[in-house]
Amino acid sequence: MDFKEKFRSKDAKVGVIGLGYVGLALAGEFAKVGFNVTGIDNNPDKVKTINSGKSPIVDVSDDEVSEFINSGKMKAVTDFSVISELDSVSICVPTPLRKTKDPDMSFIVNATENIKKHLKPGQLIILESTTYPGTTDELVQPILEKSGLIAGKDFYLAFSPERVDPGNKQYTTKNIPKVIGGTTEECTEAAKSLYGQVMDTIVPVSSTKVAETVKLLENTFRSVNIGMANEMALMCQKLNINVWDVIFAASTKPFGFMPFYPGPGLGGHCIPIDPFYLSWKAKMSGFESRFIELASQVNSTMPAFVVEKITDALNSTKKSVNGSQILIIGVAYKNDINDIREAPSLDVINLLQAKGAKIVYSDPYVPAIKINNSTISASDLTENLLAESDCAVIITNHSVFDCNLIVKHSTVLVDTRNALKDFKDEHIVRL
Ligand code: SAJ
Repeated sequence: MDFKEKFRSKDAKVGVIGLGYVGLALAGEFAKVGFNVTGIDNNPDKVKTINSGKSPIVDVSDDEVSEFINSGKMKAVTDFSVISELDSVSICVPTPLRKTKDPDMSFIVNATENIKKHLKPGQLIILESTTYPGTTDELVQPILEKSGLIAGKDFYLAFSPERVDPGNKQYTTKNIPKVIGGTTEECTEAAKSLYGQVMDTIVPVSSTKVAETVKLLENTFRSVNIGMANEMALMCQKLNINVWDVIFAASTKPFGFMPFYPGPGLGGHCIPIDPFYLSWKAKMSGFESRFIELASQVNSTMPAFVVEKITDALNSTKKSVNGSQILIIGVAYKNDINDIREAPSLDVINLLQAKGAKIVYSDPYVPAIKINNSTISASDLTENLLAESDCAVIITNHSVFDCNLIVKHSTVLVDTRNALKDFKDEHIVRL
């Protein structure tokens, strides 16, 4: 039976390496359409959680996981030898940056080395992790071919960028168009015939490098435009113009404009990181990507800009940062989620603590944060906490926050997200 028939009939045994917000969501979609899916993860606790019918991620419910497990459609293992029994393996492992802003490929290399040990003729291997153009051809393929099998001849190899937006109820793994680029046309076809059983829309492209670069363009686009919005905020401050009014009015243009907003900085594990995969690779080829570097510089100045606003706001009440209690409202890297990776709130808190501030924070999604070798637990956002704090700062505008309470009971108030756009109160200092 050829791969098309095997995938179409769902007789194929599919595998996913890395059971995080990308891999487990993908494994769930495979199980939903009837595939027998094996998840492989090096974290035994995560494997145990999933096999016990619980989901460690927001986008797949416990009920769904327990249904997949109890029906025998899904199992999770730590042992890579299971790969020899699989027809396809999707690699969904992290691609962080090192401190030097160089790509950390260790997770991809580890997964690929383990696949190589169990690679069989006819298998389909798809890399999904966000990475620099050339990873599939120059890193993954040579490792796999050490098995003696040749990509495009003995096995199929493709790249397909993950586009998961955790917590997004409208756009899911199933309905986000799936870009696929194979080592050969037949590899693209093989990947298409598998993913076409799961995703509503497949977007085949001419090579793995094109597919790798698509995701980096998407996220560099965001980083650069957020950087421009932040620079507009810095510029409008100098010109004494309300940047929020400017962006709101500009966004009424029905074409040729897309609003981005200033904020306290650039958080998350995608946008601050992905563009550096592209600029790193470009630099290897002697090309300096100035937009990526400049956007990063502008975005990185925002926490200090917020601290300057806080300092000036306190000064207006004849107080200094040193010795003041400052209430941080919202610490997650963006609203209505619990993720604090690269969160700008942490940079703001670091800077304020260095100036001698006492920090308290409220965030219903984040019970505690570790910072400067100490742990701060979240406080409830109450009248008293607002009244006793010398300054309150909205860093993340979670929808659950009661803006009336914040405006009414704070003395000095800084809003970095325009969360209080409907309040004209004089004591509100805006970005
Ligand atoms: N931010 C701003 N101003 C903006 C937009 C975002 O300051 O106008 C900040 C956010 O507060 C956050 C950071 O930038 O700190 C990143 O925000 P994001 O909206 O880009 O959210 P992410 O990091 O969750 O990005 C993900 C990405 N998804 C994938 O990589 C698969 C991105 O491609 C999505 O476009 C984005 O979600 C989304 O649209 O929600």
